[in-house]
Amino acid sequence: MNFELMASMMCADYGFLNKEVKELEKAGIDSFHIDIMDGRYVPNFAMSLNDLKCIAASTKKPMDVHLMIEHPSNNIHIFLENLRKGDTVYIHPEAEYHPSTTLQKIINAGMIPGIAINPGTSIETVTEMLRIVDKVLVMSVNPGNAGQMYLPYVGNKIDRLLDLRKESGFEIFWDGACSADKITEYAPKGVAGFVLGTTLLFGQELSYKETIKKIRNLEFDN
Ligand code: S6P
Ligand code: MG
Repeated sequence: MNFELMASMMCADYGFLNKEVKELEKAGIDSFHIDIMDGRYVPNFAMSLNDLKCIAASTKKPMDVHLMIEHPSNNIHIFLENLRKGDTVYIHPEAEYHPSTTLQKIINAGMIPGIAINPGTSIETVTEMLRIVDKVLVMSVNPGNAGQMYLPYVGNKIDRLLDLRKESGFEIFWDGACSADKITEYAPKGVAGFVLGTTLLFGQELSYKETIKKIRNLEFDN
């Protein structure tokens, strides 16, 4: 079964970011998920622009940038300048007065536009944007931290988005508390990719290579 695996780099060892990138690459990761926070939109600070630059310089694999910042349009150019064409940038629509303008800036720069939807955000509030974006990152935990519990009410929203995706032309990605069970259940339904953090990839007994191999060898119903 075909699906993308993204490493949530805020869960990696910051003392050895370069080495972590190389090991994840060798293990077969598809892309690097970079959680950028501003301490305002979410009550935490995770990765910064410099971490993003460091990781982007260490690999040719795509960057998957998740902006958890207020009014990203104010400084999105700084991020876009440091990305390559084809990298993905997600914004949170409720963090912006005019999210479609910001998405257009991402498109104009040659990046893939995405929105991240919080557990408490309804599909109805982002319907128009579903026609603009290529990717929807569904948060199955509240944004801000790694290592949280999966919020089960998000499952219904993913099923509804799966129904809408062909009509509006976007792909769905999973972010938060991603376990092997969730991949087994949602990859066959059509979720295109999964962000791997502390639940499955980092701080585990298995090496990155063993974990990713295990995920690729999961058995699916269809
Ligand atoms: C949360 C962030 C996520 C986490 C990821 C960590 O604000 O957007 O990307 O890094 O959820 O994974 P886990 O398995 O620790 O929840
Ligand atoms: Mg994220």
